[in-house]
Amino acid sequence: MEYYSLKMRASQQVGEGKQKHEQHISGAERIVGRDSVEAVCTAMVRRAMNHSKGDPDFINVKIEKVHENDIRILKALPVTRFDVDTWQEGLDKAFGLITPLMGSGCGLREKLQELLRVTFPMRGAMLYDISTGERLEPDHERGVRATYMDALHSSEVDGCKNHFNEAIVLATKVANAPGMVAEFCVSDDPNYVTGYVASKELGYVRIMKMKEMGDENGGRIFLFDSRKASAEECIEYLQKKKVLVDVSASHPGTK
Ligand code: PML
Ligand code: MG
Repeated sequence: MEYYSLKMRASQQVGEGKQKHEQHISGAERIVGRDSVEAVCTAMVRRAMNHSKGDPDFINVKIEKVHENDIRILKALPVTRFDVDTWQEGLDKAFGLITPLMGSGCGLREKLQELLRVTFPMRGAMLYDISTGERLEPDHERGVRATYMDALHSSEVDGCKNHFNEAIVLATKVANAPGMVAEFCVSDDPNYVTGYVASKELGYVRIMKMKEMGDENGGRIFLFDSRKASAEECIEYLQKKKVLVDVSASHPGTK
């Protein structure tokens, strides 16, 4: 079977004069069989052209052939779901699950809270070394981005974003990265308050409320342990390794 990677990003020019810059509107990526390339490409363009953030001035679609032998197949992390009454309770739950994985010591919760705030303006994720307390992203403003991934056998040609489907694929790829300890995610979509924590041990734990509705502040932290792998190896995997995730047994959860 021949595979192709498709990536789309759309942006808009905002500001005047020296303040003028490109603002991200929408992005998507897939890895699909040859037969689906054209239809998926059309759906991506449709998604870019109909985004609530506005009309794009610029759409970039990149299509690359991917060799089957270079693709790693992973089983999706098992999903559990936590309903909470308030976002404060949700954050509390998330911090409670993650801090024991960061080692012992006091102030870990405050540290995580502070790191999360730092991720708000970043496009990518923070790569935080739990062994040294250092940030390992080559570019702190941009962060690192996990890319080249999709659900296995996903023949679906869908122009709409599905947060859960995209996040379970990303979280599964990330959890399998060399040296990865856990991931912490709060959505940056102002209309989406669900977030998650994930690791090979925890699985994918959806927490249904992690911020106030309307809040566009969100971010991702990849907690990494440099005693287990090198940062270069981890970043190379996150940004280059092609991964298809078997989500056939995954369900957003009912409990
Ligand atoms: C995002 O796409 O903005 C992140 C989504 C995180 C939660 C997904 C879910 O489990 O519903
Ligand atoms: Mg962000």
